[in-house]
Amino acid sequence: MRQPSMSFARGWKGLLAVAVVGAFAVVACDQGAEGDINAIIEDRGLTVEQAEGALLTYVPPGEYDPYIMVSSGGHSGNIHLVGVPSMRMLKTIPVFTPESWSGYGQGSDLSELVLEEGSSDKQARKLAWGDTHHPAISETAGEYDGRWVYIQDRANGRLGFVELRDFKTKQIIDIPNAQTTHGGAFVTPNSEYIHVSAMTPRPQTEDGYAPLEEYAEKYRGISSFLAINQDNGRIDMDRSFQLELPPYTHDLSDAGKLGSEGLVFIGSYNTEMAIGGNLEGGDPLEVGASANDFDFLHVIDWKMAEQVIADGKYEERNGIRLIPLQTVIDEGLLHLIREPRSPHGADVDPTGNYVVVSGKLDPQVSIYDVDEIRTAIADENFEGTDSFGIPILDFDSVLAGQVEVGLGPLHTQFDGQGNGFVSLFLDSAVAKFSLGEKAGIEADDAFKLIDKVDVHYNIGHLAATEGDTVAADGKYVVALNKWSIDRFPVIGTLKPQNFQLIENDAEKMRVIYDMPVGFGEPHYVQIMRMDRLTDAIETYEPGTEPLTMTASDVAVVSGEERIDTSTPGEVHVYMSATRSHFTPDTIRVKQGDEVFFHVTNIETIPDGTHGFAVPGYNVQASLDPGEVVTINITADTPGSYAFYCTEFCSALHLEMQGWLLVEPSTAVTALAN
Ligand code: K7E
Ligand code: CUA
Repeated sequence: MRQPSMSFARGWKGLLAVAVVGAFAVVACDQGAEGDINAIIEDRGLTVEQAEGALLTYVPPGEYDPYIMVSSGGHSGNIHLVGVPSMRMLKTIPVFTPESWSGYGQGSDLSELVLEEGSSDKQARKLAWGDTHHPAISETAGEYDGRWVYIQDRANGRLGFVELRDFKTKQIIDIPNAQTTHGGAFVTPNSEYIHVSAMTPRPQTEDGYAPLEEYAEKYRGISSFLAINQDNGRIDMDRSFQLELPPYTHDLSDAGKLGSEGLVFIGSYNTEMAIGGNLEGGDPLEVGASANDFDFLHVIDWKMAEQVIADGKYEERNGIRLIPLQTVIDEGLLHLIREPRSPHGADVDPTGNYVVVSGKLDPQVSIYDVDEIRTAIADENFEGTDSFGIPILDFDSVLAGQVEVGLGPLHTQFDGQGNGFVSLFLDSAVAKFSLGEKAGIEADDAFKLIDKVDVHYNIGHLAATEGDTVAADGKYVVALNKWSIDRFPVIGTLKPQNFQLIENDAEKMRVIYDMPVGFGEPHYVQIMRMDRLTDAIETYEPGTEPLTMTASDVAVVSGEERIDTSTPGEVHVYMSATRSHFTPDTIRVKQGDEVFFHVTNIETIPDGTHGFAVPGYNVQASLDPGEVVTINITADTPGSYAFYCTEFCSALHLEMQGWLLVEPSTAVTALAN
């Protein structure tokens, strides 16, 4: 793998285009190519900056990007993988929404099972979509370890788990007692827990209903610490726990690391507890929710909470151990800090010594000092309590600094050299600012605005390379822009969003690439070094069931294919798929039979994927090399169905087809006549 060279493009600024082209030729080209490159640049009318941008983002055919971006898909319900800096789309991983390329939720029992599992607890119906906001890559010692990814469902209060061996969704948890999610998902530094808090408070009543007049009494926020099984990455509900929070709207959160390990920080808004009712004589919700000058950053001590659980001071509520609000307060698990109006992001820097929050209606970022937070808690240096009796830490003593950065600051990321990058929604810009001495910045340079770059347009989150970890390197920043306005051709009324790649290495930040995002509304991404993906596989061991990654007991090897009709009313087809046939390729059943296709892809080479699709029966499975899939249909509609392989797998792919013959039952035929 070769990384695009950073150094030789730098320092060209101010040179004449001709001289720059000379530099291309000297460094990169064979004798004789110089003229061609000149011609290309001239021909395409590129500026020096643009030609540099092209070189910085170019990954030659056959080479890999040095970084992989794990992107939420917003209400596409999926995760998307993108290479950085080429910004080439690598793949979509379906999580909460069925997807037919990979066959997820399209008839194969395992993917149906995963989707079903996530619709099982508090949901009244089987859910067919989700709204993914914040992906979280697992960490070891505060660094991405490339093993697992988690992502929450903003809409339905769930969490999805993707294993980074085969990059498939293996578990969906329906988080008890929370209707929605937002704060998180973020892992603790050694992936002990994944933290997710509910966004909107939910009535803690049996049926989840309470009149809005009882908002303050009955509605509660929920902070969930979902325990990660260290062997397989799955959520272990028996070891998980929740804290009940006041009925504020809980926003972004982050887990402490190094200096702040053991703490979790959650921003909140609507601490006014406004309930809307604009046609009933009330203020619109956003007016009521913006009345106060401050909302509250929540500081939770999860190591102490573990102790409270161990001491048995919890109740079981809907299958999880929950610490009720009064116990949370009595045990000192939660403290509040004032934060500027309508806060959004809460981000811990790579040293773990600072927490940065920004309020959308305040032009500055506020940076809190974690040592001072701990001291204020220990000394009970409170400026009061909220209406529930939760102590509020003395603002001035925990504030390290504030930096005026511009309008509408949302989210912050870090470069590992003591600087932060903050997205400015209203300014459509990214600002770079310095942290303080505890992040290695000289006192004279601390808490200053350093640089600003325009983005296009309405940026939400941003992400820096390795930016959520102790190993943040700040090489690139990606701006996740909600609107693209004029950046792409008019291709209809629903416009792509715009990922903009920002080079941070140069003396001035600059946008070097626009990537149209036509697959959803990504909220957040994480960008990890590609070389951390050490577990990824290209083929399964022959006969593997992907959900458990173990040998399937319905797998077949070549020569053992068979049709089993020994159970009346059931037909079990033990089928193999290889280039370029299914065996058996003719299956005769009676109308009304339950048919189980147990299909094994007996290929052993990478890329040897086959599909298995049955017209009219809503079946489309993807069978990767070595994979076993079971598809279950009720053959309720008679007909001759030409099932086929959906992947163009071989020269005789079109011939990779067979017949499912569903013979009309005489009784049914007679009825129809
Ligand atoms: Cu700002 Cu859900 Cu992280 Cu959207 S959130 S942008
Ligand atoms: Cu197998 Cu096409």
